[in-house]
Amino acid sequence: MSATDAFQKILLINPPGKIFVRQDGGIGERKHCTPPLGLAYIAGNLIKNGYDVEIIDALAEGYSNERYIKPFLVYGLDINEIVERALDAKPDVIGFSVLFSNRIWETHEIAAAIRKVLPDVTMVFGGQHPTAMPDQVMKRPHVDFIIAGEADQSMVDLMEALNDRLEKPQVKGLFYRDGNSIINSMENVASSVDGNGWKYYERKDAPVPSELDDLPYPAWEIFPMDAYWGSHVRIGGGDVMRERFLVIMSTRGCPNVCTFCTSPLLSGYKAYRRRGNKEVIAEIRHNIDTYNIQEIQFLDDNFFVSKKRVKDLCKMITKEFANDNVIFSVPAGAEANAMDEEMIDLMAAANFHKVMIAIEAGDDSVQSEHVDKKVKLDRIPALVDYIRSRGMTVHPLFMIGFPDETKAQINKTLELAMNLNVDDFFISVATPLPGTPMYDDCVERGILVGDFDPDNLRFSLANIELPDTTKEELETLRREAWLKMKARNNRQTGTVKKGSFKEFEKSSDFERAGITVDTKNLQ
Ligand code: B12
Ligand code: SF4
Repeated sequence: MSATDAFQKILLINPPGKIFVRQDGGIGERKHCTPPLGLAYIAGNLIKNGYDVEIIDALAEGYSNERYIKPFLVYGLDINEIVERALDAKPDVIGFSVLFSNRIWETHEIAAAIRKVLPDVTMVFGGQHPTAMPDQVMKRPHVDFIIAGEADQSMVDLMEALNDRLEKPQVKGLFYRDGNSIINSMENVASSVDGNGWKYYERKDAPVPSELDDLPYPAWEIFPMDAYWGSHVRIGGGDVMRERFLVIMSTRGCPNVCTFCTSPLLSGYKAYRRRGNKEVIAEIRHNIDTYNIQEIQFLDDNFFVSKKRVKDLCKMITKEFANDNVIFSVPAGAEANAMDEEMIDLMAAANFHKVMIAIEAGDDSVQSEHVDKKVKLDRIPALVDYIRSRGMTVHPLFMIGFPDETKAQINKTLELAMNLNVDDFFISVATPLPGTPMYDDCVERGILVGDFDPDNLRFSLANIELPDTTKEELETLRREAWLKMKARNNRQTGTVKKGSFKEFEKSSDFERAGITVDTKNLQ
């Protein structure tokens, strides 16, 4: 950047959070408050390149400010407050992060309100949802640009293009207007898989940084860290155990292509990239020394791809942080096939305190149809027992309600979940995410439930018409399995690692804590 540049200041906005509320007032999803790693990476690289960056994390900063907008509970700063803050920031460019498809409407509303008071500001949308549905998002007049994919470098390149040092077609993953046409900078790039309105690109072409070690650290210094550490429910699937926690990534992308997953879309087709273990250790050290961090979560799409990498990393963590009392976990789920006893021993020694195993389905044919990592189900019981014998808790992740899944197949998954000697489990209802083969398949075959809306996804509800299970039955099956597990584990707290179950209850979502929302008292 140079001092005479027309575009110098960028305001990055994380929109408010949103969870689905059932008719009886029960919370259908989990309220969360997590440091937004993608925005922190983008901010870090903009700052490194001389740009001035400000953050509004509307979710974290207004975490306790809840309003009921039927059928959702929205939490975060009010729109007026966001507009005021945007005016004060005097940005040249505003970047909106839309990771969750259900947040797109609030984000459009915020952008439209800011547009009224800052008519000339440039607005850029990025994250999972705009990457999956760029044409639809670009239809809104306030959206000047979309950057698809991992925008760590391309956001800097867009700033350079706005300041006339690059041409727009040189910015990878950029969608922009030319008169009435919408141009995609990747239009002439060959893709590996073409979906309906989205494409998977090979590693060399995908709009993602190829060398992760070249990226600066996430710029946590400009984020409201106390808001993340102070919130009651801080993260979804991988509830954190300690107050001062941070998230990092040691790899990005995944060599597998599961039908329901957006990793190949956002991070490239089989575009698994890893950082050097030394770099990862250095970032953890930086986080401990700078922020006094007591817990680290690895947000890698698939942390376990390389056994050797994981084992070496665990050995280095054990050595480097022996006196730091930091605990670790991998909330996105472990690839069970990659785990062996040596790895589990090394993870325990390195202070990993829980293992979330991504099992997904208890039926082999559902596995072959949808789960590219093809979990070897017969290994799971022994694996679970071994992990627990090494003092870590086990929290498997399951999905029910895949297209064509029969009740018998669903029951196999639920039985597997109930019969495993685990501390907790998570059962998601398969959600056809825009930008996935599963989504296109459901649209083509007309098997989405009547009121399905990709812009208003209700993650905890059944979205797909199944052959012999109604929507209501599926949701009841999921809820009952959870309650049974909860009752069982309450009786078994003696077998759960000391303190962890209480901690889990404290930091868990409202539904599990039996809290309902009095929708009358919310506006
Ligand atoms: C960590 C995480 C969470 C955290 C919260 C994350 C957060 N920051 O708020 C927790 C655990 C709470 C969570 C919860 C859920 N999650 Co989640 N989560 C993730 C995960 C594993 C990592 C996100 C991350 O930090 N990535 C690392 C950074 C580097 O990437 P990034 O954030 O995507 O940012 C890059 C790009 O997106 C882009 N970008 C991002 N912002 C911006 C902004 C601009 C201006 C630009 C230009 C670019 C840009 O550039 C960034 C840098 O490379 C992703 C999967 C994944 N691998 O991305 C799923 C993911 C985002 N989650 C998902 C889902 C479905 C959920 C749940 C609904 C699950 C459930 N059934 O309950 C809940 C949400 C509950 C709720 N109440 O809303 C889906 C969302 C899909 C969708 N289209 O909506 C994802 C994609 C996983 C998947 N494929 O299923 N999640
Ligand atoms: S293994 Fe995990 S990250 Fe990889 S494609 Fe499948 S669900 Fe996505």
